[in-house]
Amino acid sequence: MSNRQLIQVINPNTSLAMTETIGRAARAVAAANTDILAVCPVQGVPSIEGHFDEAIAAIGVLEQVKAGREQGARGHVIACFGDPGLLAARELASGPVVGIAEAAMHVATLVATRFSIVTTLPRTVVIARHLLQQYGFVHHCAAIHAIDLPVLALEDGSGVAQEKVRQRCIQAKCEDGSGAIVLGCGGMADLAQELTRELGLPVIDGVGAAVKMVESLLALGLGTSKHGDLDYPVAKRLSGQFERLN
Ligand code: 5HY
Repeated sequence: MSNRQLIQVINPNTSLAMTETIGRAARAVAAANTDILAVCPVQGVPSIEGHFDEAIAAIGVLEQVKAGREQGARGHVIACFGDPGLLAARELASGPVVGIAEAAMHVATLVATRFSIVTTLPRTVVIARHLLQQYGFVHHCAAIHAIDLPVLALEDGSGVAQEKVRQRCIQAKCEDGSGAIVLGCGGMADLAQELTRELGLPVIDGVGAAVKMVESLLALGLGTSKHGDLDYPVAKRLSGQFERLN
């Protein structure tokens, strides 16, 4: 009997390059008996930079969770800092579903009394703010900084976005009084280790944090509770473009 376990890591945008970045970050921390299935929706939005994009991405997340379950995934990670579709995905899933924003925020509170967030476009700052309220971390977050570049600038190969992330992290360390920094984009996942070393404080990537949280939940024998509001969706016939979610 193999003790191997499959964890599905979903990039909710359709960028294949970012999916590979996220998959590498997940595999870098996965336990020896964990296999990582890094996926993204076949159709949807190339990057998620606001409420409209989040709504579109959520459908792709649900389709991927359904497919992941059919492929034997024991747990799921939603690898976008808006955690799109998180509660709906938890209704669909039997195993744990963890978003990278909530995972990174939880981890930050375990290693520091206050943390800062560095994300992409200024317009997505409010999404991070809403999540802080939803998860109960408002008083732990000192500041949210935006590099003011689009999400896919992280995948353009120029290194400009990565340098702006580094500069914003240095600014956060110097000005915010934070003990830790949370990287506010799945596409920043590969920057955390080097920034932690260079800045001398925990710089947290939510992809790795979420993978380890799913592993921990599985090790504790815990899946998504089916008692109450996260029970499987009420059975009904979905139509049109949603038929594949039946
Ligand atoms: C993410 N968007 O992690 C978010 C980042 C953001 O396509 N992947 C995206 O800025 O909200």
